[in-house]
Amino acid sequence: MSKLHIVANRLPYSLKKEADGYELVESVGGLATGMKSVYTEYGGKWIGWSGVNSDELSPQESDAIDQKLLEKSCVTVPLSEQEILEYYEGFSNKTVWPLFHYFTQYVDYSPVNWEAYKRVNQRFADRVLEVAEDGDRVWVHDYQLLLVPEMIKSKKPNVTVGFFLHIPFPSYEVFRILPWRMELLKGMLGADLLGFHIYDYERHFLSSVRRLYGYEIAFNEIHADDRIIKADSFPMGIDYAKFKSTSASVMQKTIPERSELHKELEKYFMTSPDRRLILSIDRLDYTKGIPQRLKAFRKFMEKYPEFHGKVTLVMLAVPSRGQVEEYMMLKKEVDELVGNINGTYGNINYTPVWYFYRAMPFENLVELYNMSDVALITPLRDGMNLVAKEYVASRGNQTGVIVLSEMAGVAKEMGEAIIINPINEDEIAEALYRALTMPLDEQKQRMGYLQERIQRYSVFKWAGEFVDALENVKRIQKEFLVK
Ligand code: GDG
Repeated sequence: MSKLHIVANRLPYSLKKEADGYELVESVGGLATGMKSVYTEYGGKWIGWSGVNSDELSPQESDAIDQKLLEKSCVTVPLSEQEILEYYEGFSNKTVWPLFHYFTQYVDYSPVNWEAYKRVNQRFADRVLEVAEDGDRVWVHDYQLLLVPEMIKSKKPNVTVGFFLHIPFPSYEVFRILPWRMELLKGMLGADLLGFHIYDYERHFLSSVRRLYGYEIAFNEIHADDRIIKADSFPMGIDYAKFKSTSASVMQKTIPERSELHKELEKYFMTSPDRRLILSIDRLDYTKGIPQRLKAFRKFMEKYPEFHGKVTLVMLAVPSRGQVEEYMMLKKEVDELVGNINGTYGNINYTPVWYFYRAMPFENLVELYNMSDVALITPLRDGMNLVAKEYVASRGNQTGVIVLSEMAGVAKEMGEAIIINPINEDEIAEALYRALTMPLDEQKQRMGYLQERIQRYSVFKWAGEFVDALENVKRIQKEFLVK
C-alpha cells in the first residue's frame, strides 16, 4: 500500500526536559488530532521540528531524541537558534503571516530571512526525500513550508504531493507586493493538490497563478505546462465528539471534584440570576482584533448601563510570539484597555473583564465554553477559527450565541451566528445586546443547526476528504497523460 507522510513545521509531540533526559509530550492541537488518524493509518512518517533549539543539545541528546521520536514514526528536522530566528520568527512570522493576513504595514522584507527560509525548506524536503518512495503520498502543511512541494516534486515526480494552507491566501493585489512572489508560487505549484479552508482563498490563489504564471485555469484545474494541478476548499473541522463528551463529563462532576475555575464560575452565577458571561479566546495576535473587541465591549457598557454588574467578559489571551515587536505593542494596548474598562465600570463586587494572559488546561477551556452565554469572536482576518466550532460542540443544552466576524473563514459555515464587521464597534455592541437578550427558543434553534453541521464535518472527515481528493488528482493526471 502506498504510504502517506505528513510534513509540518512542528511534530505532534513536544519535548519536556527532565532530570534524566527529554520526555515526549503529546500535542493536543487540531492539526495533530486530525493528522494522527491519517499518518498512522497509512503507515507513514511525520516530518517536522521538535520545538527545541538544536544548539542546546549534545550529539548524544540529539540522537536519543531522534530515536524516541522515530519510535512514534516521527522524523525530526533540527533547527539552530539562528534558523529559528530567521526562518521561523523571521520570514514565516514577520513576512508571510502579516502579508497573508493583509497587515502589509508589518511586513519585513529581509533578504537574510528569505535565504534562511529557502535553506530550511530545503532541509525539510531533504528529510522527506529520504523517507518517501515512488508511489507514496506526502501532505505538506502551512505557510512555513510553501517551497517544500516543489522541492519534493522536482526530485521525485512519482510522489504525489498535497499542500494545505491554514491561513488565508490574500488577494493578488496584496500577494504581488512580495519580492519573492514568483518563487513562493512556484514552490506551492509543486503540489498536485492545493487545499484552502474556503473558496475565497482558493480563488485568490488561482488568480495569482493566472496573473503571475499565465497558466490556463479551467474551473479549479491548473494546466501548468505538462501537469494538471488541482485547487479546492476543505473547511477544517474539529474532534467534535471529544469536546461534546468532555463538556458533558466536566458538568457532571460532583462539587468537590470540580476545578477551581468551575467553582468560581458557579459562584459568579449564583450571586444573581441575571448574571451573564461573554467569552473571548485566542492567541494574543494582531490578526485577532482583540483591542477592537475590547473597545466594542466598552461601547456596549456605555450604551447599556442596565447590564453593569451583570455581564462579564472572560478574555483568555494565550501568549504568542512575544519576542516580536508588534506583539509586545499589542500586549501593552490590551493591558491598558482592560485596565481602563475595569477602572471605569468595575467596583468592589464586580470586575467587567476577567483577563487571563496564559494557556489553560483543556478541561478549563471546555468549562469556559460550556458556561459562557456568548462567544465573542472578532478576528480582523482568520483562516478558519476553530474556537467557534469548539464552542458549538461544547454546548450541551443547545443554548448560547456566537457573535462572529465576517473576516473569519468559519463565518461561511455559520450563518446562524450574529455576523459582524470586526472594525465596527457600534455593530458589535448592538450584536452583544442582541445576543444577551435573545430568547432561549431562538438560541436553541440556531445552535441546533450549527451543531448538526459542525458535527458532520469533523477533523477526521476533513482529513479523509483531502486524502481522497489526492487520490482523485492522480487519476485525473493519468487520464490527461493518456489524452
Ligand atoms: C491557525 C489559523 C485556523 C486556545 N487557547 C487555549 C487552547 N486554545 C486552542 C483552541 C483552538 C486553538 O488553540 C486555536 O485555533 P484557531 O483556529 O482559533 O487559531 P490559530 O492558532 O491562529 O490557528 C486559524 C487554524 O490554524 C487551523 O487551520 O483555524 O485560522 O490562524 O483549538 O482550543 N487550548 C488549550 N488551552 C488554551 O488556553 N488547551
